Amino acid sequence: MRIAITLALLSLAGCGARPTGQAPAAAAEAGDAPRLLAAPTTESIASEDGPYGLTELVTGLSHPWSLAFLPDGRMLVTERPGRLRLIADGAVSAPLAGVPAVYTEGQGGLLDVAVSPRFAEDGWIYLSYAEAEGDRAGTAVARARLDGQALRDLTVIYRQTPKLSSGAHFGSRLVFDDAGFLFVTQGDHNQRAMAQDLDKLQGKLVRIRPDGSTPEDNPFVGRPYARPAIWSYGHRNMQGAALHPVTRALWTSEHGPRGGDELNIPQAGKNYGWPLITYGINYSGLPIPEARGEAADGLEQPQHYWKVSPGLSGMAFLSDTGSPWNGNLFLGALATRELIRVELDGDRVVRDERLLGDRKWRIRDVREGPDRKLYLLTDEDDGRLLRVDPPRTAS
Ligand SMILES: [Ca+2]
Repeated sequence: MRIAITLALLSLAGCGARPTGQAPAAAAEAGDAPRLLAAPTTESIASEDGPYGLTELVTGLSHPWSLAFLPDGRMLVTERPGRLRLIADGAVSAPLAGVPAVYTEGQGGLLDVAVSPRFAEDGWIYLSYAEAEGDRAGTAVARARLDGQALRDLTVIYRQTPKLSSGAHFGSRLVFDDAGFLFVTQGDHNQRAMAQDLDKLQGKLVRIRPDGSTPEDNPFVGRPYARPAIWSYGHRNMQGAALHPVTRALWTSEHGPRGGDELNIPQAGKNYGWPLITYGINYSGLPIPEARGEAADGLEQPQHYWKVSPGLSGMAFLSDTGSPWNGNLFLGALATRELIRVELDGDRVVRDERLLGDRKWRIRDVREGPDRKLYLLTDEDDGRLLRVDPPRTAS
């Protein structure tokens, strides 16, 4: 498998781009097709820990939202307007057939993609997206089997009801933990108070089985008027999530209002405070109406917060013992348009360094590849896939 991954990534790095000439009709509606750059060059950029490499791999993606690696090294990329593509063998595929219909107002669309931890046996991939009902929408999760250039056996395994979003705050990231449970991060649909209502799914982190059923040990199973899928609550809009490489705990990033973006390590049954406590204010400059302050009894403090909102999105930890960045957390910032490198001491945030700020890219997703390099997506009409090669430890 190691050889296959290496080969796939080598071809990704640009040995002979092939035009996607065999694209079916759907691609014509997609505007300019994404292009894998034929001969990408790696730029060397200074950081506090030495030079790192930046390579632009693909351009022309329409608001790419998420990427995931298959065990053989091929990459899946979502585009928010509702397309899923494969990147492999030196080419970007036409949109795969069989993707669910998505609601594309505001922040809606096709969001995360995750590969089953048992993909070799079950072939499932998982998608989160905004699903319409009338003129409103909610976060939904479907799984399907990847069959060549198409999805088959598409099944919706989870959906937020009622649907209350007219385009705001869907989340959503999908992360499997080591026990095989699927965590789905969500947003509050800009219906702030509902993040505190246990009979609503808005503003909640949920934990389900891969088939969508509810684990019996979820914290609110059996409690009257509570949705049993809920793991934790009081969240505003979580657009990043990743397992810590050592503790294997789930970490989430949370997009605050004006100020107060957070990192959390959500524990079963705990209340993370939104909108009762926050380090932010409304975009209007006025306080959040429900907020009592920055802290209150019974409400969890964030693991870390940023007083000035970077606009946190996707995140990944780096596991590369040959790099001074080993164990660091990387977060895409949409508002401040940079890559944030966070140094940790255990679970405590020590400091951060801002990278790529001069590029002015809205960084939507950050992932660690099987080659221990970082892959980034930029949220633009002409969105990019980029690779960051971490600096090497001096020997
Ligand atoms: Ca909070």
